[in-house]
Amino acid sequence: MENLLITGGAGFIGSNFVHHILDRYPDYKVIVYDKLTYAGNLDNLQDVADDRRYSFVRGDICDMGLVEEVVQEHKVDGIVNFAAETHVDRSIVEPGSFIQTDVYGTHVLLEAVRKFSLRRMVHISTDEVYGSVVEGSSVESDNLRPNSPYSASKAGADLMCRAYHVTYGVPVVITRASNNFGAYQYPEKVVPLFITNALDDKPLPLYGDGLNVRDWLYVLDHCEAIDLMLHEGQDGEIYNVGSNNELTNLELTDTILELMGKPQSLIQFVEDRPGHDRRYSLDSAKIRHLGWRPKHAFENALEGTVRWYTENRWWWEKIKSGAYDSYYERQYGTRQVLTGS
Ligand code: NAD
Ligand code: TDX
Repeated sequence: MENLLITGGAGFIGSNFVHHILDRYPDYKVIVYDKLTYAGNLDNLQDVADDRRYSFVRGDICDMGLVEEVVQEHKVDGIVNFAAETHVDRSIVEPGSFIQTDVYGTHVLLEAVRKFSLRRMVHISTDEVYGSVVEGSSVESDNLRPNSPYSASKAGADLMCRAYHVTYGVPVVITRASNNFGAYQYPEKVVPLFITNALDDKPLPLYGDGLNVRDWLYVLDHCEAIDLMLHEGQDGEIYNVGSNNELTNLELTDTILELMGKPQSLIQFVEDRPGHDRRYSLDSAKIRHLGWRPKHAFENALEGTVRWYTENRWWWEKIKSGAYDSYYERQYGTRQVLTGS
């Protein structure tokens, strides 16, 4: 791959991946294609803005004409698709844009891969497509049982990738990762929300009983896995990417507060998320057989993440004081407080 189209590259994982690729592959060119929704942010890419190997196009993955134009103009030979609506709570309030971007948009990219015979597309999916897993761990061949409009849209995209591979032989690889954390994550997701709230001594709203379980994966470990899939994944295959680091939300919150030297009294139990999946758990043996494993120890990576948000108020303060806060207030301002301070 020489000319890589990175869709959604101005978001959290996408921008980390752009940095990863430019650091690792001196001969690659990256073209970030991003609609710049509320979650897309060119601040995430400001330190590569002057790199001659990087270019940026503002565009929607649902815009087939523009996608085709960019693929031709930049002689794109591979696509990594991060572009999506990604926040479960928003999908409960407004599912339409999730269906549009996550399903229809993925189909547009698959069409471009087919039409221009690109060498590879990596589609970034999620553990949420398997639905809640009470016992054991999901393997790639498990049935999909998505429970939120977000995860149902992601499952729709995965199935479209499968259909394009089986029907047209499109060379697409799917990764299904667990919850990521790290720098540049929009502060609506639990880790950056809780760190930035704690920095300002604001309450941390823990949903329900706080015992829902997530498997926490450091974003740079995910980027390594995507890199491996781009170069050594098998066409038409799906690869789980988990870190075997399952924590209840309460354990995660306690760890964050402890690392920050902040009191437990900041925890505020609030009304649960409707349809809240109890647990996700991935069996990642398939990608581990290809040599991938997480390199970062969880506590060190979380400590580094706390440090990043502590040192980069310029990045998140403007987000939280702008569109995000008014959206949050509008949708969740009335979320009922159950206990706590
Ligand atoms: P994010 O919300 O931070 O970024 C999404 C990016 O996509 C933004 O830059 C946004 O502007 C862009 N975008 C949205 N709609 C678009 C459209 N129609 N056309 C072009 N660009 C558009 O998301 P993230 O957390 O970085 O997630 C990236 C991908 O990884 C998503 O597909 C998500 O489902 C998947 N994923 C995320 C996690 C996680 O924990 N964050 C875990 C597993 C999988
Ligand atoms: O304020 C909060 N309080 C709380 O208790 C928020 C925002 C979340 N939570 C809980 C809900 C979840 O059990 O924390 C857990 C993590 O929540 P999110 O950060 O919203 O992530 P999640 O819903 O698990 O989905 C994330 O991981 C998988 C990403 O947003 C998805 O894009 C990805 O596919």
